[in-house]
Amino acid sequence: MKTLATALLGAAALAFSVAAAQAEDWDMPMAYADSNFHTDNAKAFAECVAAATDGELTFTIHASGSLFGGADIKRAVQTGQALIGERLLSAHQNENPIFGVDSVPFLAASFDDAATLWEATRPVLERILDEQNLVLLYSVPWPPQGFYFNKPVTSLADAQGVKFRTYNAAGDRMAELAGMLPVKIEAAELNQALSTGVADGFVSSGSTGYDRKVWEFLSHFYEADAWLPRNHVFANKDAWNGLSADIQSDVRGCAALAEYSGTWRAVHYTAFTLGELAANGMDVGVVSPQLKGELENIGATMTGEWLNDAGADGKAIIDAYRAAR
Ligand code: PCA
Repeated sequence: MKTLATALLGAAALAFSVAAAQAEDWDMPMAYADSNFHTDNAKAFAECVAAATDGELTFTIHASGSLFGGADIKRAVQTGQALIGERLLSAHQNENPIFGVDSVPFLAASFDDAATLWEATRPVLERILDEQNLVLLYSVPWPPQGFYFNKPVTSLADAQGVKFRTYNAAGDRMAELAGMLPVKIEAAELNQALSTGVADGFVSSGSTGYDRKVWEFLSHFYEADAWLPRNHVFANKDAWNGLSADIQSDVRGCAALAEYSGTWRAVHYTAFTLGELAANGMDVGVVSPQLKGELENIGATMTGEWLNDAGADGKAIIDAYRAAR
């Protein structure tokens, strides 16, 4: 009898230790403010996964570039230094032009068009990321991109020589074609760049202007609706393949939910943050017709350049996008 009880106890302990050994916590580096809607959305995603898996898989979020700076997050997840992370892939357009499809100026400049472009892009991007040891989980757009300055700017002539902070190759190229001086800086370092005069203008959404309280440095925000770049959440493929099919399916379900809810958060955050910029004293309004025309000319040049660089994959995405629009 005693032997049986000991054996049963031993088996129970073994079962418990197997379950305990399976529980995993993955660091999740993110580049943007702790209060940003992408970060908030990822917190809800992590809660969803923890609940769905009964705590067998949890994510620990590190916001504001605190674990890895934005530029290092993709590599960290590829190499397994972190097993899940979020990154604005258009910042890696130099690796593959497809990463920049969401930032071709005026190609998809509304939430609806951005969603259509994303549907056309997703299968191609999943394949490219898979080849880089990454599994795409979900993607959420930023609000439409506009321009911040420390003076009124109604035409490109007014912007000549402005030191212009950007976050990706499209921003650099646009600034260059516009006669400005681009300087690439992560959002987490934006305030330092503005306060030290490294930059006196930048491209972004109302969201980042609000998150970073840029009214302390700049006076004007011009809504240009130039593009809606996306953040993408992806996992390390080896770690992903080590998860059970049940857990993978839980994560997929939570990811679909996060993509949906994150997209709506972006829509609502747009009006809210533009209102906050104005409430804090900034001059907020749409770009002048002249500036809009000048920017659209630059956009047409850049669309041609991008299509040229992006080859067959790029053409397939754009054809699918235009057919679905
Ligand atoms: N905010 C991020 C990317 C796009 C946006 O709206 C930034 O400025 O870095």
